[in-house]
Amino acid sequence: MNWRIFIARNLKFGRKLTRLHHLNAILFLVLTVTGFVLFSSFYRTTFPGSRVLIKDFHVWIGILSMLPVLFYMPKMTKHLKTLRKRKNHRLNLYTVLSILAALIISGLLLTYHRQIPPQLSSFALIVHDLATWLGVPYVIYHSVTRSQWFKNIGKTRQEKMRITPMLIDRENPILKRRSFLRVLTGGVLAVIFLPLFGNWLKPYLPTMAGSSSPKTDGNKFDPLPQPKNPEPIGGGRKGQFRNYTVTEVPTFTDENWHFTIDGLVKKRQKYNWREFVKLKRSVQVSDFHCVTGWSVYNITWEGIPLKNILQDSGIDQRANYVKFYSGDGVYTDSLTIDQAMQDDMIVAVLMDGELIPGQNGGPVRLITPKMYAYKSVKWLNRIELIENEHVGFWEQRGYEKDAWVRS
Ligand SMILES: Nc1nc2c(c(=O)[nH]1)N[C@H]1C(S)=C(S)[C@@H](COP(=O)(O)O)O[C@H]1N2
Ligand SMILES: [Mo]
Repeated sequence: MNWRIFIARNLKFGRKLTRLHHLNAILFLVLTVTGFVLFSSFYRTTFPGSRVLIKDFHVWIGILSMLPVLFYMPKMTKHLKTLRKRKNHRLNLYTVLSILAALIISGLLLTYHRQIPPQLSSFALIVHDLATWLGVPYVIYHSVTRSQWFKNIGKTRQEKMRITPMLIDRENPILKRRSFLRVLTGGVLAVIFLPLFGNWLKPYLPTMAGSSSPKTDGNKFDPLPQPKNPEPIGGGRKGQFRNYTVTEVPTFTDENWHFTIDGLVKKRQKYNWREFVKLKRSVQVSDFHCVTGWSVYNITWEGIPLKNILQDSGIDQRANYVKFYSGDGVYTDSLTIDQAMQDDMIVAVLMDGELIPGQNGGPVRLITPKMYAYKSVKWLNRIELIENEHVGFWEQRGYEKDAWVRS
């Protein structure tokens, strides 16, 4: 790559386009890498502390990436004229521009997701993912098959050919070899990206949507709490969870599971599973919003209202906050007493009439419908009343303390 073209002035039209093209390629590469890090569950577990920094970086580079597109726009008509006879180049241009437009618009919506309705941000997230799953392999294919290396494969042969011309021109071995390599490149990319894409797509396929409770649930609980209603009163949830964890998914059994309420309470409580499922439950239907943009609607939760748990243990005068512990041993979060006393804060045991799957934080998780789900501690097994503020797992790493869902 010729770096001087980034600073040179008075370039010819072609060089100007090359400059924009290179700039675009660099930004796309950085966005792909940071986007992958944000998406991957491996990095969520390994480097949770850099998430917010990487997200901000991704957003800023994303905004910068609008510049080459904007500079290109006025040049487009002239460029198209030069491509009059090159149908494939035109097709490539339209493909790339559509992918970029989809990524930029959905990316902007996701950046401002707190100002838009959750339905729109869920949609933007799906578009952003889809454009990535199609766009990244396309761009890699494009970079390989248009690279100097790829062109040279032909050239060296061509030079040899000039010395010993082939008799049958149509059977040109260079073209054969290149189209073979093109198919090979496409094949390798398909082998790499199809499984990843399939994994992403699976929950959205209608045939699988109903039976989305995972087959491999390490949790074993007996007796099973019976739902109040045979059918979920919300009619069954709509939308897909993305399962997040910052540890391995922990597993529990009715033998080793306990639930504790302690700290600044009048009477400390410790339940085993048998005792816990006898506590009086209530049912509610609510939506579930993740701060990364996705939502699940109309989930029927059955569980013990947090308010009842707190009142039954008796809140000490000195208590100002409620701290929630996950059975994964790492994740925690907290609410003020006032927030915790809200009616729809619930310690959930059943989701749509079934035991909460281990992936979704079962057997017991906190549900905070009016707040982002990072407050919704999975594998909840301890509630502690405390005097001083406790900063939760993600809030310590840059998430906003104010988790209220607006709009
Ligand atoms: N123990 C624990 N609880 C957690 C998390 C986590 O990583 N560990 N992630 C939170 C976040 S950010 C979200 S969006 C939801 C995701 O819930 P799900 O995995 O059931 O989709 O769980 C919340 N509770
Ligand atoms: Mo989240």
